[in-house]
Amino acid sequence: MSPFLLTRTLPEDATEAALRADVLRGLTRTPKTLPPKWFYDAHGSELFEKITELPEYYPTRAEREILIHRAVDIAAATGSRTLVELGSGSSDKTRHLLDAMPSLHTYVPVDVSDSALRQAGEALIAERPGLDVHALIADFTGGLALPDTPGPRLVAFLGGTIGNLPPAERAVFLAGVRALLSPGDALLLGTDLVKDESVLVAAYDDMAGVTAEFNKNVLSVINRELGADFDADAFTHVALWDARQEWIEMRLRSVRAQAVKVPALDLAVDFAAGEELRTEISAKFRRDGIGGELASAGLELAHWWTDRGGRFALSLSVV
Ligand code: AVJ
Repeated sequence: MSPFLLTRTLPEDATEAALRADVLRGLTRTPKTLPPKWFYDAHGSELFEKITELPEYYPTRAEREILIHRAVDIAAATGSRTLVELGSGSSDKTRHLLDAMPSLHTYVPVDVSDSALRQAGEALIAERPGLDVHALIADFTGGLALPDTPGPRLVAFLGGTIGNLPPAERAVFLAGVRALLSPGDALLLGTDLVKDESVLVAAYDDMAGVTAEFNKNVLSVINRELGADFDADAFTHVALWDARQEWIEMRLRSVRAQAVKVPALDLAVDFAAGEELRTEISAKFRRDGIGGELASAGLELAHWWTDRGGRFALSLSVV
């Protein structure tokens, strides 16, 4: 059996401290905001898996289509011996890539979820005897230190999750990724693309209401972790397209005036009737725009692959 290593670079209590800081900052500013990373407790992760199967939510299927068709091209263009995957989650789509990389020596999945890393890691070493798996429990938006593994390295950031970062944070993130790469290494980036507003809004406001439930899950996380008394029924799910910023926003709209207590922060938060709390941005991209952002970070866009519908792109960049 090949080795499975798990390294924690996040202190056990870092998540709790980060949640407190984010909730305090986000709920005391105007307009109120919460960062999307707090959707993903065990229930939220399950809801996201359900979202990926909804008829309206095309990004996961579109990205999988590209991976299936282009995995061999990606492997040939990179010749990587180490694959680092940021926000690996279940590593499900990554299988297509791994299967096309026979010379791969080490897989480094990076995620904040300990359980997802263990599950995915154990399944993988069973399927790919000989592959080293060195999982990292880490927050990829902070400075990341990678294990010493054979190059060249391919860093993959799939799913379109880069769209959750506003432009200034994207620049910091991409510069951080650039700093991890040496000549010969590459970045594989998944980006959802600008398209018809009705298609975009439907993807974030599905008929079955799964995305609404996912959105409200952040309130349950705060209730459980910080003893808050959010009433999920007192908020409605909002998804809208900001045409100027070219991003989808998810919000929770307070249906009435209400006060919410957050005992762990010694905080009471007032919501006016109709007041909206922003819970996520999901930016959509164009080739020139993301190419420019990559260039600003010292990365050169070398390949651009889309699904047949032109809805989603995988780009490969080199230093
Ligand atoms: C996992 C961050 C890519 O922004 O589309 C899905 C999360 N939010 N439905 C996205 C999400 C609402 C998703 N990402």
